[in-house]
Amino acid sequence: MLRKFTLAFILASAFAASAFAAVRTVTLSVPGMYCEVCPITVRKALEKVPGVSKVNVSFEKKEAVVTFDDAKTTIKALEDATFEAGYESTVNGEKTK
Ligand SMILES: [Cu+2]
Repeated sequence: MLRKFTLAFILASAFAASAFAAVRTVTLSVPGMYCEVCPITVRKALEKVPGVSKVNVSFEKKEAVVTFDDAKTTIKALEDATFEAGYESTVNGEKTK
């Protein structure tokens, strides 16, 4: 019985480690932000995407820095989320829309 628990613990730890390894941070360029409220809209849209853990939007830089679990979401999903909120966004200048 004890051995079973130990094995379960080791497996859980392994999963946690692999989930951690999949966390990525990307910078999205969001050129369409034109006022102080835009970054809030963009941040809220990105925070709704499953797997997103941290969002920092800079109006001055016209950028959104997003930390996400790439096992749960994709860069395309992040771009789609801002697009649906009314803002096109791109990573590394690459346009997917
Ligand atoms: Cu605005």
